[in-house]
Amino acid sequence: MMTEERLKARLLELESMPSLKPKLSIPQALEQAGFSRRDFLKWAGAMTAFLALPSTFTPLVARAAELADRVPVIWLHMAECTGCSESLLRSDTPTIDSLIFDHISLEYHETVMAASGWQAEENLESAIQKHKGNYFLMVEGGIPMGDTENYLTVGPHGKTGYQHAKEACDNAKAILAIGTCSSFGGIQAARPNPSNAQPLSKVTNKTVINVPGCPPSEKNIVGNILQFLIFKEAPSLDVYNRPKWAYGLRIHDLCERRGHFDAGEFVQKFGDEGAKNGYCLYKVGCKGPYTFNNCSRERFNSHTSWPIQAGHGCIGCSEPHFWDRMQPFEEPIAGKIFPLGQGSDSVADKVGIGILCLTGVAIAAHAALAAIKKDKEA
Ligand code: FSX
Ligand code: SF4
Ligand code: F3S
Repeated sequence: MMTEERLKARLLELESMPSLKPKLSIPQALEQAGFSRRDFLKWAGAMTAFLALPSTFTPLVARAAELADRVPVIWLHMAECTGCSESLLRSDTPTIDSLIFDHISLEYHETVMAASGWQAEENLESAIQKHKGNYFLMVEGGIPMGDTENYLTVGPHGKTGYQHAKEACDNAKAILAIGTCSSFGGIQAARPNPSNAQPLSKVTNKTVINVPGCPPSEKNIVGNILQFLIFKEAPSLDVYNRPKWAYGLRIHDLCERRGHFDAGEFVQKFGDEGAKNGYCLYKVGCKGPYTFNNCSRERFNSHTSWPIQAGHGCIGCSEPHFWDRMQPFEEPIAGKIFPLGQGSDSVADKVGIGILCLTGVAIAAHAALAAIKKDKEA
């Protein structure tokens, strides 16, 4: 079926489902928060482009967002810092993204719900039973496993994080790993990984859509909920199960400092003239050439800023095991053997690794040559 027909059929299906938040619809919530219809359509237009759909789909995407309260969502916290939730919720003024997130039917989310203790655990169990087979599961955090499973226990029954995650995965319709910890293990899985923290994909045999970033942007979180809501199936994924529409390009490809990279204009140390001039951060450790994410295009906090705009290189936070493999964060990776295929594409892991190794060498050579040329000119 053509994408547009599929989307229309899906909208009819969503419309026939009861709202799980009948007291306040999403359009009413947006209006109460002061967003005009025009603001909302502008947002929907940006979201349509973000999801790599043609602009004629904007009214359909807008309608799907208005119907986002028809699908229940369960959000679990494992071992992590809660930065992923904060990325979405911590804004002075609510954004349309955060409002929609607030008004989807969030059946369970430890950070934002009022319940605690026994009641919280009961809420989780009854949400899983009530919406068995129908809910979207979003999990933040790595999961201690094996002999160290008890490093994470949650709730008054003392269930382990693994037990919680497994039970919730078994009964979910769709599973999204939110953040690098849940996607790849994250900070707690960094060497020597004392709790044997593992990614969510080790807990289940079902497809896990990875939405990495430490944290991911609010746009990537809400965009992925919408994508699944609209299409009811996983998008095209790369070799690390990241949606290609969001993680298909490298940070370096669309970086605003790229012109300086090509011209051989580098920050040599933080605070120097080059830094003041907004030169490329490669020599102070930027890992943008090895990192697949859309930060350079979408930024954070409603497009306000992002790490490289703020003056620090990308540390590769959406790549597997970046805490170990991208270190030291303020030195270039060039010249080191690049251990595994970060960012390799889904066509062929090995080919991707090869290309990236070569790219690493080429980047180092390019950077060195450009710098020599610059020095000669100076
Ligand atoms: Fe933190 Fe989420 Fe990093 Fe991890 O984030 S921002 S440690 S990806 O799981 O809270
Ligand atoms: Fe941007 Fe980093 Fe690439 Fe320089 S190396 S252009 S700062 S992504
Ligand atoms: Fe992370 Fe690099 Fe983006 S550090 S937030 S992937 S710019």
